Amino acid sequence: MSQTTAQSIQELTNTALTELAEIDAPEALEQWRVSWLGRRGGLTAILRGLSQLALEQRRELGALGNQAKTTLEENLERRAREISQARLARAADQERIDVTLPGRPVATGRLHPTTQVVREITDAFVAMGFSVVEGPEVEWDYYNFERLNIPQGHPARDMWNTLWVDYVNEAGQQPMLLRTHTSPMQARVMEQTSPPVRVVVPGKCYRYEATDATHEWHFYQVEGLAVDAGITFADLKGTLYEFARRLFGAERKVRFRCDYFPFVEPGVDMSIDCFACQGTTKDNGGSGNSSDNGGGCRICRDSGWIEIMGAGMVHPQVLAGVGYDPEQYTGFAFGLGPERIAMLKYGIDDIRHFYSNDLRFLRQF
Ligand code: FA5
Repeated sequence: MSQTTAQSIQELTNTALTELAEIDAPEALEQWRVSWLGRRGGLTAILRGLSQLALEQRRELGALGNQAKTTLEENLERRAREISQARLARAADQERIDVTLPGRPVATGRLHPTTQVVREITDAFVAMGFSVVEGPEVEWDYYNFERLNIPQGHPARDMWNTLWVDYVNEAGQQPMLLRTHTSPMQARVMEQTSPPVRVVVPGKCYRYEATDATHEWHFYQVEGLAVDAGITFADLKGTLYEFARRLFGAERKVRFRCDYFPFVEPGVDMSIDCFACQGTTKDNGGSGNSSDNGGGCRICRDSGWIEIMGAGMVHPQVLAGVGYDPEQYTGFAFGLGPERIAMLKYGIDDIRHFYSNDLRFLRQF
């Protein structure tokens, strides 16, 4: 009996160890443990059966059974270690790093060309004592038109093709829009401050317009506003002239011509002489070397001049509307388009390049 049981303990140990040697996954190890060493496992059943034996046999076979248990446990532990080391080795093999390979270049971002030009423009005005403020892109009709001397039904509203927000108030009006220009910030700033005012306002504008080489339906503007006692048209000219020199070079000449904007009086548009052909075309009023070569240049469209912004003296109605006394205070305002300025500076032939997300274009700046 003791012979047979000792033999069966030995056989069980051998079978278990043979099975164990073939295992190479941690999940299978656990199954193995349950089936040999678990509460209902093979070895446990044998050890339990010892209780029916005589004391002498029990002592002898009990020792053998415990030895078998220790052997199985030790082998289980060793196999678990071997499996996990093999796994680590496999993973390391797959992820091997070749430290001699050259590094991958880091993709560095950069500022969008419009942002670069907006900053160049605002920097030029900051250097002349202006502060930078920003305002909402979703605006009230009140600030975009009414406070700018453009009441409901005024034909000048047609100068700005407007995208209206789909919101109707209790009075049945649709008073909210995407701002068509940065000029609404004139009234917003003046409402919040007393003179002297000197601000520039960069920001996005929207118009319900078909796009072409010089028109986008969304684009940037930089607004400028200076109000104080005694500001004259000479201040407007001097400031904008200095701005043009800073952005386009010390040699630039500027030209002002009458223009109409309901919120300024008088209103002007400002042009600079063409920096590409140096104003050497017929229609330059003699400001260039007047070679009259008839060729002109693509950038200034043969005129010798490039229009860069609208401007004027702030209309007394606008000043009065925000509670400033137009008898005491005067001011000037201007609004320019940074994309158009970037097009001129860098010879870009189509404004639509700016927002078409073509990296071949963007990487050039
Ligand atoms: C205005 O929007 C006035 N608020 C400017 C102003 C401000 C006048 C203060 C007087 C005093 P205008 O519609 O011309 O004016 O636009 C001004 C500039 O915005 C243009 O010179 C142009 O550079 C830019 N701009 C206008 N429409 C577009 C467009 N669709 N796409 C790209 N740029 C545009």
